[in-house]
Parts: sequence; C-alpha cells; structure tokens
Amino acid sequence: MKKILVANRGEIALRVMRTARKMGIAIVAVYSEADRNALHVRFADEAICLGPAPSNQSYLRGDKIIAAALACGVDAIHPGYGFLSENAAFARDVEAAGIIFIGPSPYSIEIMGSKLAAKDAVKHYDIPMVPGVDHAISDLADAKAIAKEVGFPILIKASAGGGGKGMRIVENEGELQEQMERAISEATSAFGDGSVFIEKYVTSPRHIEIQVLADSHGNVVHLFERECSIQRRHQKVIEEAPSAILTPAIRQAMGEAAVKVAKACNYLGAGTVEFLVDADLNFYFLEMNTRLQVEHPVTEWVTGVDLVEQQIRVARGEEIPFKQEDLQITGHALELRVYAEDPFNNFLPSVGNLSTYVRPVGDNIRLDDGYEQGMDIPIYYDPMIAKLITYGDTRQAAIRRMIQAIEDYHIEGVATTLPFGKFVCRHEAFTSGHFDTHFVKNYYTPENINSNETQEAEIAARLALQLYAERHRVLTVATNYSMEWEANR
Ligand code: MV4
Repeated sequence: MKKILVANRGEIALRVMRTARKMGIAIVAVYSEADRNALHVRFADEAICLGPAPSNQSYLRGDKIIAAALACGVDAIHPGYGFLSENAAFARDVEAAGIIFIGPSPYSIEIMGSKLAAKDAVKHYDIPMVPGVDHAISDLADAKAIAKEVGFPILIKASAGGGGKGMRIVENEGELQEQMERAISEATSAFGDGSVFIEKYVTSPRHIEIQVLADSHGNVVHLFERECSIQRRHQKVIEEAPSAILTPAIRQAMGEAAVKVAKACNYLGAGTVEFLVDADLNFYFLEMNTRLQVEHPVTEWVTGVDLVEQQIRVARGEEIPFKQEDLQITGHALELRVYAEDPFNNFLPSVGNLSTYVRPVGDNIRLDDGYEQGMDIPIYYDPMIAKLITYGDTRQAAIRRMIQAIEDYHIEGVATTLPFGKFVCRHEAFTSGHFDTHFVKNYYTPENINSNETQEAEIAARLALQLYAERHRVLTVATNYSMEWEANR
C-alpha cells in the first residue's frame, strides 16, 4: 500500500493522514469548495476538489471520490467516520473499482446497519441482550403481548435506526398504539424501512462500548472499554477509558462478548460493540459500529495502540502483531468534544471565524483538531472543532489535567462547549463516577455552568475578607506595642 485517499475532512482526515505519513504512505486528500484552504488539504501530498460545499455534492459523492482515487492511482481509501464510512454500497463500489476499502466488508456493514439483522447474526453466540423481540413488529396485538411479557416501560426502536434515532419510550399500554404508529411512520420516512422492534427500556443505563480489532487470519482482540454515558441528545460530550465502574471480571466478560459479536459478522478491522450496563452491572449488547469512532483516542492512550495503523495493516492483509494477553490498560484518558455550539443558548450552532485560537500545550494533552486561528467554521458540516484528550495515572489526575487544559484553551469568535466541559469535569456526580446517560438532562442548566465558578469566587472573596480581617486584627493589636503602626496600615 503506497498511496491512500482519505475520504473525509477536518480533524479525522488529519488524524488518519498523520499515521499514513508515519508509515511512509503517500496521501491524497479530497475536499469541497468550502474547504479549499483546510489543513487536511495542505497536509496531503495531492488534493482533489469534489464539488460545492454541501456534503451531498462533495464528501457524500462516492462516485466522485472513486474517480479521484482511480485518477491518482491510490491503493486504498480510508473513510474516517461519518459521511460514507458505514455505507455498504460505497464499500462495494470501492472494491469493484479494484481499490481496498480500509474497513470491514460490505457484508459486515450491512448486517450491523440493521439492528434486527445484527440480533439475528449474534443469536447463537450467547451474547446477553435486553429482554424483547428479535423480529419486526407491526401488529398492535403482538406489541401488547410482548409489552406485557417484558413489562413497561418499553422502548420501540427502528431496525434501520441507531445512535438513538427512531426510538420511542412507552410507559403504559394506553400509549402503545399511538407510539407504535408514530415509530413506524417515522422509521419509514427517515430510513425507508418501517421495521420496528420492542425492548424492555433500561431506565438508567450507562453506555459502555468495547473496541475490537480483527484481521484476515481469524484473530480478533478487544482493546477494552470506553465509557460514553456523558451525552446530550445522543451527542457524546465526554468519553473516557477505562470506565470507573467496571470490575476486571465484567470487563473481561464484555470484551469476550464483543469479540463474539465481531466473529458473528465476520468482522475485519477496527469496530466498536455498544453495550448498555444497568445499575447491577448487567450488560446487554445494543449494536455494533463498523467504523473508527470519534472517541478512539482514549483507547489509543491507555493501550498504546495506534488504531489507524492497525486498520491499515489489517487492510493490507497483515496479522495483528499482538495477542489479547499482551494488551493492558495503563492510566486513564478523557476526551472532551469541543463543538462550535453555545452552551448558554441551548447549544445552538455558533459558526463564524476563529478570531482567537490558542491551543493548550503540555504533557498529558493530545489535541486532535482541524482548524487554525483566522479560519472559518463552515456551516455545512458537523460543528466539532476539536477533541481535547488528557491523560493521567489516575482518573482524578486525568480530570484535573482536563480542567487545566480547558482553561489554557483560548477560543474567540465562536461560542464553544469548553465551559460545558469544565462544568461536567467539576461536577460531583462525574468526579465520583456515579452517573448514567441522564447526567446532562439531570444536572445541566445554563445557570449551573457558572454556579461552580460563582461559588468558588464567593469562597475566594470570603477567604480574602477573612484574611484581611485577621491581618488587620493582628496589626491592630500590634499597634498597642509598636510605634510603627502608621507603616502597618
Ligand atoms: C436503549 C436504552 C435503554 N433501554 N435500549 C441509545 C443509542 C442507541 N445506540 C441505543 N440507545 C439506547 N438504547 C434499551 N432497551 C437507552 C439507550 C440510550 C439512551 C436512551 C435515551 C436517551 C439517551 C440515551 C443515551 C444512551 C443510550
């Protein structure tokens, strides 16, 4: 593999390119008209313009990307995350053009893209799943019977959904008909597939995922977990590795289950198996993401494995160079997603010009970003500016490093979620590790973001006042014994 095309933009395009360069592989960038001056274009050896800014005229144009790949004579295409990364038809077209798709087979992508097909694929592998059904439900009487069996509340999910799209909570039988009808009609219009199924609703779960890696020689390993419970409307905010709640035994059981899921769909490359974990630490398989995930750096830091390098190696047909027993977790890593969104104004996108952009630097900080001072954040794409990743020997040290890094990160021109990240890192529920997927909904209000700081400012002011009063008293007493009282004022 001498040359690869990176079919993405922003931080992930750069992150993939850095590893490719390290491995001595030439790099082709693709870009939209909005990204002419983007860093990923400047970093690459060659760059090809795909078309106008909107994704459906640029980064989603598989045909143009394959044409660019053929024109440049690349050996492989890395899709990053988002865009075409989980598009089975694209992966198939890439292979049909004689180019390696750096990712799993179209077959694996397709199976895991359908939640029902995924359940079906893993059903003989003894994987714990949430009580419910593994087939599409369209009949109200069936739905009622299942709901009675598993008990309310239940969750209706779209088979073609994922990442929380097309889910409906049903609290009681009275709501069932209406919610079923809505779920089916939503799934039909959003995904062109009205299949829905029913699961028991796990009310306060944690969202924990396992990183897996598979090669073409039959080896599948897992690289432990990432805790992703801190999210807002299915948008992850902070991820960490390891999770504060897993025991070595549960970690091992989840890892083994994830490896079985990967084997069940004949997986190749890096993938992520999502689980729900309930308050009693029971875990349930939810779905598999067949791509490199946004939050992969926390796994890289605690395991020392470059996941993009391994993706490229297994795509070249190499064997994974380590065994499960060679892997271990060292220290703790946290990732904060920094979005151009205003946490004081309902997280409204805040696009514009990065008039000030000063990065935090120092030990135990990794910043994966795609912008520089003076650049515009385009309105056309995901508003994520950067991923701020910190490391420590302990969870507490990683959190402390994160707070310091947030304070050293200066962004002006657009509102960002940095203050929100600091709020989370200082919150007792987060620092204690006692949180679930409802953390943001339960604790966050715009006023609360500042309340920590307001409280601290108040404490500082009180302390100063007290110190002043004490010193004043000492000095006042001293004046009884000294003639130099004037000097002490
Ligand atoms: C669930 C669940 C509770 N019970 N399934 C969300 C993302 C998608 N991968 C599946 N998700 C969930 N599935 C059952 N049976 C909770 C989630 C979930 C969630 C649900 C509502 C609001 C926020 C959430 C965050 C993470 C996971």
